[in-house]
Amino acid sequence: MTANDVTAAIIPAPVRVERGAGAADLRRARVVAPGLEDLPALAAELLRPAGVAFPAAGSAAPGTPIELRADAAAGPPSSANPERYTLTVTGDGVTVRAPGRAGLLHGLRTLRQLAGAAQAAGRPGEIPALTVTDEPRYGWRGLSLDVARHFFGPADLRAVVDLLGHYKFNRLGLHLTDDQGWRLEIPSRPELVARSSGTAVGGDPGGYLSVTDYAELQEYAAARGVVVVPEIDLPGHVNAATHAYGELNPGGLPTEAYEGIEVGFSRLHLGLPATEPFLRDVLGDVARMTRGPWVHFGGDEVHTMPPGEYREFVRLCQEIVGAAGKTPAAWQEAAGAGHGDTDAAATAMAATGGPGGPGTTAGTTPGAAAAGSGGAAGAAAHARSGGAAAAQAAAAGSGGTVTAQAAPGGSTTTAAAPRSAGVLEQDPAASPVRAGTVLHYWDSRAGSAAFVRAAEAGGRFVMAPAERTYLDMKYTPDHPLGLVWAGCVELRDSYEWDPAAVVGGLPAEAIDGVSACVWTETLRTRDELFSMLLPRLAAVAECAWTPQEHKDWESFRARVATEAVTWRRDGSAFHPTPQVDW
Ligand code: TNX
Repeated sequence: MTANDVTAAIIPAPVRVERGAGAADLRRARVVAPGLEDLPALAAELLRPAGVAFPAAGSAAPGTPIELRADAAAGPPSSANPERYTLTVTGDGVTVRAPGRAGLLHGLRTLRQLAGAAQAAGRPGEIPALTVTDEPRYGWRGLSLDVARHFFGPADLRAVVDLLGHYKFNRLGLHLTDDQGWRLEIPSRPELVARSSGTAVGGDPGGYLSVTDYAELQEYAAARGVVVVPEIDLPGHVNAATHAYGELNPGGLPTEAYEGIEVGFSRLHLGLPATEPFLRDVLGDVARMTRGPWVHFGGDEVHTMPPGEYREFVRLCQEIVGAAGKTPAAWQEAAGAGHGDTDAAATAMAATGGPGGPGTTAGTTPGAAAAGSGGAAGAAAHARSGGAAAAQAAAAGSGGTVTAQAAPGGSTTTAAAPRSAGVLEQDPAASPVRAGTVLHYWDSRAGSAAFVRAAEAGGRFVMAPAERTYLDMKYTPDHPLGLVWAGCVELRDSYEWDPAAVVGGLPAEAIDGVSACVWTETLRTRDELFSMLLPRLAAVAECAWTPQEHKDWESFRARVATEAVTWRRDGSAFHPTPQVDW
């Protein structure tokens, strides 16, 4: 690799790079960071593995300076982006300037990649002279990680935070609760972890984060520029809760523990007296325990609830989170779309024997279909994985007409029933979304009208279209890990898309950013997890950061090959997709 090539190592690609003459010698370096006490230690932690040594203070040869400076004039001309930075490398040393801590960290991350590339080229510490002037396209650059289906503990989560920081992500969503397990201690509701944290998919070991674990993780993440966004999935995906507290079920008895991977069968009941106090306790505690501004209340795949009750849940959860001083976040269904659209399963259940689902011991769901269980959850899963039968059953149950609609991107998802007329006409004008609520878009089978209405109501959007950013999808049909309901997602699929072009009619200003998601039904170890994240997470990073017109697949695939050296160095598993010449 030549000195020039070293600059071709930066992912996500920066807004602007200008080459200078010469190089800085960082084989021995020191950090100068006036007024930023914690940064020298973090800078050393980031740069040391990349071949930069830091002699002890007071040593005779103090090393080349790496200066970190607060500077409002840094970044692209006249930019007001709070994350902007300028990195300058000359023969005399390195300077990172930024108006805030976020930008200084970004500059250090860019330097870390340059140092890693120099190391990979066999010239550790030799950083070519250049100026990088940079800022992110979007302010929300996230990964949502499912720790409920399989548990990943503090050490794994710190490794994920390190990886996120490396690619300039700034949000870690934690999917903390689902049917299979409850993973966060809730002081006001001790039975949640006492009774429901020990299980996981397939009988694998469970676990949970204590109040202290959670606080320490947030501190670790915050120091590295990453805000933790906790997700408590409500009012569906709640079997762990209904297993811990029988009063949440109509019969008053706990449901059985669940270790399968179906979705959509469990739910809360707004009409039960225990439900609202439960929501207030749980969301209140989570809000108090959370440093960041957001609490995510789920809202996805509630296949067994009447739409009116669902909307009330959405309103109530937003109200509780808001009253607790946080900004609500939710999956796209909270906009009032998707619930009906992908709701073939709900009606399918009415046709095929009603709700209940695996492990339900507490009787049945009032308001929906008749008693029984027989394969209800299977129908729910199939509605997502493209079961035309579910759509047919839905039509049969509602008296509607089936119009099978192909999923975008030629994925394996082939059919979803249209929402029934009853759902459509229920309240077409009013969006249940409050101004400021952050909606996570994931399922491209939903129409766009409800999202446009949500944006008009002040809703914000984070784009996580499954066929691009669901990193639990298999790379190829024969890949040993992952699911396929949104199709296979190869590296190039994760790279070549524009977040602003996903939902027709959604104003670009309503989009706050991009998120990758990794669900862990099939992932049990850190290596399995990382092999699904890498290299695709790097592609999503560039979609979230780099201006669309600067993105280039050929350039990316060359740069990502250089990154593999860093992954091997750091012991991070990755999938060597044939789309890259590793
Ligand atoms: C959909 S995305 C889900 C999850 C599954 C995932 C599997 C979303 C909001 N819900 O419950 O784990 O698909 O890919």
